[in-house]
Amino acid sequence: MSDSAAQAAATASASTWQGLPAIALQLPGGDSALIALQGAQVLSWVAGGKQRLFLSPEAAHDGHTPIRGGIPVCFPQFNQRGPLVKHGFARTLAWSAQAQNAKQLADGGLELLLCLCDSEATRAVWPHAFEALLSVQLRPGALTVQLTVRNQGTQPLAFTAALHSYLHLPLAVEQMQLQGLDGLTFWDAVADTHPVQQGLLGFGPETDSVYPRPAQALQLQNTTGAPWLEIAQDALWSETVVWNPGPALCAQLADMQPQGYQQMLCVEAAAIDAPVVLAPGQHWQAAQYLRAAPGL
Ligand code: TA6
Repeated sequence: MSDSAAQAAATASASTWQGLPAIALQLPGGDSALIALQGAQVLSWVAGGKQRLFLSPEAAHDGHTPIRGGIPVCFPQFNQRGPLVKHGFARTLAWSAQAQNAKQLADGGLELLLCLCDSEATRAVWPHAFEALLSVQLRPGALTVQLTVRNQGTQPLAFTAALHSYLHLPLAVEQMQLQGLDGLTFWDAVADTHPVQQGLLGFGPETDSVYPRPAQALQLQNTTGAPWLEIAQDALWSETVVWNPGPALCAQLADMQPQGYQQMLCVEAAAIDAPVVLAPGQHWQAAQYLRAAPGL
């Protein structure tokens, strides 16, 4: 980095993705992020000159259908664990944010806050007054995404949630592995069994597994151990979900290319096995932390 680049300020500016409103974050060293207002969904994160998030070229962009890729925010329901639409309504609604309100962080980073409050539409399906805030923090080589949920009503509310991060893989998924889950008993949702993870997690056919949050950060690496990304999450994200559709399910997903499953792995910070219950006025806050290794 040149001296002038090092002294330049990080910037946030209004942008678009496929015609949808978005906000672009740019650090002087070259790292960047793009966040769609729909769903407060981080769609792109470039660190060390390499794209670290997967975004399907076939992703919907009609402004209300879930966008396949990036970091969808699943709230107030994970998957089909309740009466709401799959993964909740937060990923289909427009959040509010202003690029000019992005905050320069003391360590050279940049923070964007996005907000979703209850509306007539949300109260019609989920009768609660709430405020959800997503903080997206871009730092050199690192991205932090933090969800805060506040109960603004007079009754307790309960929710499940996840940051459904689609990580871009530099090699085919069969050549990648996840380190850090060894010894954990997990729910294999494909086989509907509860085995114990033995060593590194590799990929082939569909993977859809719910692990208890590991104590240490996970490392996504290639099969010879060269690191690509480190993934950590706060303790209030009590589970980690690992998902790759594999070839058969991928072929059925209209918004994925047939081979798209090879380029992605979802490693999700989730609070799903026990719903989070908030008394009136209470809030809940937890982050997922992604750190880029130089590359493969
Ligand atoms: O988090 C894994 C999962 O719940 C899978 O079961 C799979 O359905 C995936 O999310 C994607 O869901 P979506 O509704 O975005 O197609």
